[in-house]
Amino acid sequence: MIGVFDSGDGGLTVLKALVRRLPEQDFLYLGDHARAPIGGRDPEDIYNLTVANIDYLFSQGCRLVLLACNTASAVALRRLQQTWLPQRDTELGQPGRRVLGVLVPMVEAIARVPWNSAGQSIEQQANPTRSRVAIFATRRTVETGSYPLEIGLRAPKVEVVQQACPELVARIEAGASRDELRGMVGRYVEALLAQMEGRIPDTAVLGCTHYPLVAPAFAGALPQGVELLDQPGLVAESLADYLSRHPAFDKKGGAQHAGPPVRRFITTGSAEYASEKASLFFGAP
Ligand code: DGN
Repeated sequence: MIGVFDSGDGGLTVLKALVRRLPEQDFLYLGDHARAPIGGRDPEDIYNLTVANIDYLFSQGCRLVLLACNTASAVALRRLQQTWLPQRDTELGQPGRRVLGVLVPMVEAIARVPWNSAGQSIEQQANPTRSRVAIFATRRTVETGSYPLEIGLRAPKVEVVQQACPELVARIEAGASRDELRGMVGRYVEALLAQMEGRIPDTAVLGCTHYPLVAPAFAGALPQGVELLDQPGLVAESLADYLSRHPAFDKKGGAQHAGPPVRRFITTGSAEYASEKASLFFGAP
């Protein structure tokens, strides 16, 4: 069973893509609604709550956990992979658990475009403005600098501009109206463009798993021609590739339960609220 974690509803955007791409797999989703939003919390706090949630998913039989949260991936993933995970494996007396995040698939998608020495993709050399990536994310994700760092390692000529959207997750989780959210997104896009002083990004990453819920607002506010990378789709593709290379985590690999695919949803908050949201996403109770 594959565990999927987010602070609240955002990871459901990723889970939906996972279920579509990997319909035969078992998924257990954990939304830490009680502590959402986490995007402005202290990094140590984010690390601790991420570890606790992953450990819970392990206790439910997941050996592979996907952090469907950019903030947790940016703040906690590397540290917990290097320190906590090997230690926990030893304590549990059975090695081989894995935790994956959602940043790397995005960075790989950006780096796959062949850039020339001026930072322009081969197809886009005629247009000198097409070598800039805009990242919209929570305050903590932006502060870690993980996106610019990872993109810099794989595609060093690309200019990366980040824009924090500090209020957005809280308002999405609170069920704010479409108009309010559209206005808010418009202001974040304006702030990004002001930072860029007249230059225009060619690609934008909604680097928070809640933001696909307001993707049309981003698409409407960004200048025409800016490509919005689909994080849920790219993460699902990347997980499918991972499972093909690590069959021990693949349900088809045999060691896991046979029968109809499991879809379980757990929340630390109100079950009624989470049921409603999950039903909405999956079109079934
Ligand atoms: N969905 C989370 C992310 O991708 O960063 C943010 C959640 C939050 O609580 N801010």
